[in-house]
Amino acid sequence: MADEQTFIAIKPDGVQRGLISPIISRFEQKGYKLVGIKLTQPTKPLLEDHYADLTAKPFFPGLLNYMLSGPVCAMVWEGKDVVKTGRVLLGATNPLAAGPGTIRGDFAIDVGRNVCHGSDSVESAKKEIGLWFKKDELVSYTPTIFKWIYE
Ligand code: YYY
Ligand code: MG
Repeated sequence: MADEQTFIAIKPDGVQRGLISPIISRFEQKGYKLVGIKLTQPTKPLLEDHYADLTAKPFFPGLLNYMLSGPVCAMVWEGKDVVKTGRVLLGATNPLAAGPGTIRGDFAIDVGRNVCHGSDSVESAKKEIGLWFKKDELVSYTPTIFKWIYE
């Protein structure tokens, strides 16, 4: 579905390392449409909700501290199969296992500093977009180049 949406976040290390623009470029160059973006300092309750399925994991306290360590660039990207393809653009969770040409493969080494987040299903994308964005923070428009991207 061309109007599928996913939640992509540039984590605090990505923001600190000046990786906002190269990460945005990967999604723009692919042909996806940015419909929401903000720099935000996430709170503990928000992150506990966002990572609710991971609270029992041994790495959870470290993950929480990492995600609380600075502003995050929160985004919503839209386009055909963007949830699955967005994860492909990010690369494997462990950057050492992520292929070259992927964001984590090109820009990161440690799993606990893997620079970006992407929703893992359409269902979690809906949940995450609702957690991080208010409805009026998302825009609706048709890029004029779309006829050159979609057949
Ligand atoms: O969706 P994704 O971010 O690729 O991985 P998840 O399994 O959802 O884990 C979320 C987040 O937790 C991951 O991006 C880094 C961190 N993490 C970790 O620090 N150590 C692990 N062994 C696994 C995950
Ligand atoms: Mg995940």
